[in-house]
Amino acid sequence: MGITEQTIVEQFPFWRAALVARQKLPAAPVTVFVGCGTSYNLALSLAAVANAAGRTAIAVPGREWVDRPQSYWPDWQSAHVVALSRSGETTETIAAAEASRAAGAFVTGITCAAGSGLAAVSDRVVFAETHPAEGIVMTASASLMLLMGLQLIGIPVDAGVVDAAEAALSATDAAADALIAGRSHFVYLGGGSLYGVALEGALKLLEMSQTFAQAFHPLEYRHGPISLLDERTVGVMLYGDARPDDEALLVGEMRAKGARVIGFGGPGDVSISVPVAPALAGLAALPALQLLGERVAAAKGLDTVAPRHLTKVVMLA
Ligand code: F1P
Repeated sequence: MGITEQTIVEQFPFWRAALVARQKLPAAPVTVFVGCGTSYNLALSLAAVANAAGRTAIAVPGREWVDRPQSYWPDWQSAHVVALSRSGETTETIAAAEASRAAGAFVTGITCAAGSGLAAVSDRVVFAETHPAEGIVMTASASLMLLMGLQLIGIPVDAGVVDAAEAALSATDAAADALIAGRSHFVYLGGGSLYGVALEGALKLLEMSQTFAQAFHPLEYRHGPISLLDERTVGVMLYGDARPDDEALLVGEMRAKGARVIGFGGPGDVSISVPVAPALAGLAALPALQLLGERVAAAKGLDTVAPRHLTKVVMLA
């Protein structure tokens, strides 16, 4: 087993250690989740969960929030900002936290690096230790920051969720090689809080295996992107609680057109059970999506420890 895979399959003890009561989001007219790359995908998922839980929230990429916050929220100075960064050293995320604080906003930093630059510029820090072998590709840390963000919003995460994620990972591991054999185009579908997780699944696969991957809201897929679907496509459907029947119909159509589909929480060529509350479905599926990236990379003989053109942190001069 390679080092990246080790960080994926060995992440659950770190989850269990993170199942502690978190401080809650303070009252604010809007909560803005900011981050870059994987951390932005997590921000998107968390904003959707927060809205569904009755908060008002948006997600914005770090540099966008620095350069044009008014494009995202007119009264942006009134925001509570939650900045996510595994390393705590991403230039754009630190700049977003600093600019927000300078404008009078309260800033919460979510990170896996307690003594980082982000921690230094945040009003308070939410921290969890990640797998020590984690390298460039964010695996355990991504799950942990999603978990911490959910707890911050007030969504309880218990040991049953960890067990469900571990079981989904094992079931995906058993099915992955047959699912991906001969396939070179990957499409991830998820709505609401699952859209950010779909984006993250696609980013993981793209980073690890240099393979074309896209993500869409499920029913958006018919509006153009489906034209790329053929017998080289793998579909990953993250079933939501709002319209699972419509999503199953779409999966049926994708299969009829030549795609092989893995369904998380619903039907497909492979069906993976996700027996958790809707707000936790993305967290429970995330390790399985990380493993899919690893399996595609392995099938192409690629080393996921040193992915092409990537560095662990993007620090700009
Ligand atoms: C964010 C990030 C990663 C990406 C790459 C560069 O890092 O964009 O998501 O995979 O390695 O950095 P961070 O701010 O969460 O540390």
